[in-house]
Amino acid sequence: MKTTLFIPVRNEIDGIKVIMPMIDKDWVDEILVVDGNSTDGTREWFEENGYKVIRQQSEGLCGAYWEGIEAATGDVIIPFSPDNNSLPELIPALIAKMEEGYDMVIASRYKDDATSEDDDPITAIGNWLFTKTTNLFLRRDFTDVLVMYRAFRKELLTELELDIRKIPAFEMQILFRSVKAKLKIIEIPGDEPKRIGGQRKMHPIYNGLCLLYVMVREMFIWHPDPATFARELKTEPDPESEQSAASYEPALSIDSSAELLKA
Ligand SMILES: Nc1nc2c(ncn2[C@@H]2O[C@H](COP(=O)(O)OP(=O)(O)OP(=O)(O)O)[C@@H](O)[C@H]2O)c(=O)[nH]1
Ligand SMILES: [Mg+2]
Repeated sequence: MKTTLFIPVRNEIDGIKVIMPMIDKDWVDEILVVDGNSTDGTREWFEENGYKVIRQQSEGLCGAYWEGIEAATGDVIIPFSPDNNSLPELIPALIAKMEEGYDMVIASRYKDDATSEDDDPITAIGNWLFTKTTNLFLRRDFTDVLVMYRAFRKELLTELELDIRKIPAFEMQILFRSVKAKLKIIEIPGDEPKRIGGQRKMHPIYNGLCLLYVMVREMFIWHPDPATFARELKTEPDPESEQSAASYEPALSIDSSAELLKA
């Protein structure tokens, strides 16, 4: 199993100088940086220190995701935020879980004793609300559906026919479709320390609206291709996997929503 640590970055010079030396290059097979036209020396720092850097051509974080993941040579992708929001020491733990056969391992900021020191009141409420709503619709008990820090099989991009390329909702779409396809997902606790330097690029209200749109869309569209997911769709619930999607039954299906609309 080959692993790619994928680092989207834009103007994070203070964070990368502290965080990158904490990553042992031997933990992964590849470290791939996608730089979104940084103007503070971030790209130059990565290049001078021997990292593979792609200069982003598309717009926004979601664009960086697609450019990075498509260029990655790993079978497993780990998006990593080098602004101190992702704990470097969790990288081996994420990989170890993937090696147990999971399709996606999420570093939850709210599982067990984990905490986010980076949340403000708006992001705390937003994370809580989206996680609760997602659980309601998917009938699951995830603790963190939005965190970017996770590991997943690269092939999920094609198997799940992911198609959100322009708006920041990658995590929402991959989660909904993975659950629908009854893939094996697990969360491990992972603190989110405060960002170091730089500025937040994420716009909570815009992101919230994008997430809402994608969540509603994903409730009603897309069903797993039985040919691609034959084994998973037949599998009985796996008691070892707390988030095994084998018991997935949507709270709302196309049929039930059509009934609701008619009523
Ligand atoms: N290549 C690229 N990286 C980006 C872009 N926008 C944000 N990033 C980086 O992606 C990582 C995560 O950023 P975001 O999820 O937007 O969050 P943030 O700006 O750190 O905001 P908070 O974590 O909520 O404070 C950081 O390393 C950012 O520098 C972009 O347009 N292109
Ligand atoms: Mg951040």
